[in-house]
Amino acid sequence: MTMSVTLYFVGTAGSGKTRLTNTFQLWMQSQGLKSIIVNLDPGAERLPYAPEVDIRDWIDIKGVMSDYDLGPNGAQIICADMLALKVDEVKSAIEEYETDYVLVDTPGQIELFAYRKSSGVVVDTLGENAAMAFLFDPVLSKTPMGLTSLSMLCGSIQFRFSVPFINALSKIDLLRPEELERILSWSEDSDKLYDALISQPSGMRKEMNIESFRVLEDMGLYRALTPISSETNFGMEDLYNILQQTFMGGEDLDAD
Ligand SMILES: Nc1nc2c(ncn2[C@@H]2O[C@H](COP(=O)(O)OP(=O)(O)OP(=O)(O)O)[C@@H](O)[C@H]2O)c(=O)[nH]1
Ligand SMILES: [Mg+2]
Repeated sequence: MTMSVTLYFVGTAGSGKTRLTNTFQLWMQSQGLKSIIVNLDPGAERLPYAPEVDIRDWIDIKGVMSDYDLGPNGAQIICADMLALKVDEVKSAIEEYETDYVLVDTPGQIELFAYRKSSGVVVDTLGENAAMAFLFDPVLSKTPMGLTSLSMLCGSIQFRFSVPFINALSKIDLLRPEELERILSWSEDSDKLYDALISQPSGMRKEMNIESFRVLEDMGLYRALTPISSETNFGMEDLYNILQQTFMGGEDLDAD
């Protein structure tokens, strides 16, 4: 068996991680590709998929809330830190499956996964062939300032994980065609985003955005976005092809 690829879906709260995890698995199934889903969100209440491996089997957020007398946000932080203690169990549970792809849904609030020490332990432990798909929320990406800020957030997460990143624009069915075209053109051509930033009214925030933009460009964190939609299935094949190019030099896996 080829060594499996682990794809983490990350992004701001509500950016579409959970639904994309489900949609991408269904698309893979339709192509005869083997994948499993790992839910790493202990706070997930309803999931559209039945995960093969589920962190809720080891971490009980309601129990943490009552044991530590915490509200949901405080409990989420404790749960995020507990991830590292359970990672060997999660790994063993994954290894029970013979699969080519491990799709990982991550907690709602991105800072819990991206900035806590335990997630580094998780990514290091769960497998060598790992990548992250960072979902750009379409509403936040509509303005030059919003797109620059999200790109900075994405860039700061890339510092923490030395794995390949796929920057995806999610829920594109919610954008008007001209909005989609504009966001993609900003992401593909840095001069266009720069022009849009400098045409904003002047002020402190404009200066900061231009500086942020330059940092992104200088550090190679400025990237074209891959448009996707879990509503229409748009972009699933592109996502797959990017993974293939990243790990297999573009060759297709044996689909059986
Ligand atoms: N129209 C449309 N809605 C979507 C799409 N993807 C997700 N949604 C909706 O957006 C909302 C949030 O989606 P989720 O998949 O739960 O997002 P998430 O990032 O997992 O959210 P949290 O885990 O709560 O942070 C849900 O109502 C989804 O049905 C999409 O491609 N198109
Ligand atoms: Mg979710």
